[in-house]
Amino acid sequence: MINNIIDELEWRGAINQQTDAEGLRKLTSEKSISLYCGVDPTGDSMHIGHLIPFMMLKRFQLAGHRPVILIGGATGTIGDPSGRQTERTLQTLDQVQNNVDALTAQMKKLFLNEGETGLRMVNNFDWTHNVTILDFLRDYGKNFSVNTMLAKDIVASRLDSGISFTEFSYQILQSMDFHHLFVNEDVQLQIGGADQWGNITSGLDLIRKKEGSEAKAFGLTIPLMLKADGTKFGKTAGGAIWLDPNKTTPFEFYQFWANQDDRDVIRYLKFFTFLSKDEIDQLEVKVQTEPHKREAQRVLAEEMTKFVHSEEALNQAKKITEALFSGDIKSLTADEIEQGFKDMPTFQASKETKNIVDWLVDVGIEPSKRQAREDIQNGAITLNSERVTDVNMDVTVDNSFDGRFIIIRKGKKNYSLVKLL
Ligand code: 383
Repeated sequence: MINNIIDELEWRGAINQQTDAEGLRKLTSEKSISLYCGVDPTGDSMHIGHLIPFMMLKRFQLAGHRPVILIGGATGTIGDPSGRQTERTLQTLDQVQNNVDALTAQMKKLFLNEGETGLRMVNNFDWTHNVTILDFLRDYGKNFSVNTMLAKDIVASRLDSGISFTEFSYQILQSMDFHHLFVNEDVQLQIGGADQWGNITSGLDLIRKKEGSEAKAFGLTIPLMLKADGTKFGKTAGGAIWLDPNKTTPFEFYQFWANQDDRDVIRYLKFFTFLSKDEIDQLEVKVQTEPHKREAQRVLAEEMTKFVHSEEALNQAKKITEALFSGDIKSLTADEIEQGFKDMPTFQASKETKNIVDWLVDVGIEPSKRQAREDIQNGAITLNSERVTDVNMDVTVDNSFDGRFIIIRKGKKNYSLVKLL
């Protein structure tokens, strides 16, 4: 049985560094604290890498603490230099605002379930935008030593390639947030990924300088997620795994988790799901005794798809997976076809009725009529899972899913998606 939230995070392998491990364990077991984590609106969707610290916030909430999600409407206009070797291009203020709206909606969907009031959301634009340049230099700048700022990893690693004054100052902005939340919202802890250590400790310094050395504030970072095979976590050939279903469909999202390596899956279950130690321990045994069943991967994929998308999206993803596995796709809806065949070779055709041989050639699936006839006669062509046997058959709109798609399979596995225009 795990009692304290810090013990739980430790068991989950979710702690990288802490500023005062004993102090924080004591504080969190004595009382309910407020804590925060921030995200910058540098894009219009989060990816699964972003999810990690916010799942941790949720764990604090489940343990009775009070999380605050910060959206960086101010910091997002600058951009954090952490982990980057080159200067960012500034976004327009409109872009930033658009992204603030998109991320706010995403956060609400993920973490503010109906009837739940435990989570607060704030935007640092609110307390940053009217700080004048003189206030900035007098009230904040004076508390920062350029020498210390230069020594932070993030800045030090940019001294060769160069860093603008703007990005150099980013750590001050994030420190102002921590200080603001400490004073006004009773926030005593900031968490973030390992890349945030410099920014978090710089905020703690500011709090101590302004509020006195006995001010009780803490920092905690979460390790960078690594894969057992050494490749980067969360990236596939198609790019990042986004939380926005228009960028990464729930089916692709499901597949991403279902395809994880046996060596990684238990670590991911600990990091990303709310399953208990007992449940995860049982799955760990299954990975060892019957790895071919891939039960841990299935549970991970189910938990994640349900959490990020919905139960309905999960059922769809499973239905598509099953249909692709069995080869029987007739039961799928047009939307499901679109998700399941997103990465397959795609062709276009008009809605006009046409002989199958001519149609296959015109669409571009067959190189010649002779080849098309031969493939049909050999039984190598299926149209929406039904074998085509008659070279004289007509392809009509009635053969399509909802007037939108026709799926052709050539041989055993070569699927093509034909979009009707
Ligand atoms: C801004 C103002 C604050 C506190 C935090 C911020 C954002 C922070 C940052 N975070 C990353 C981002 O926004 O840049 N300076 O893309 C990522 N985070 C989280 C986590 C992570 C970090 O949103 O490690 C991955 O997702 O901390 O890279 O007052």
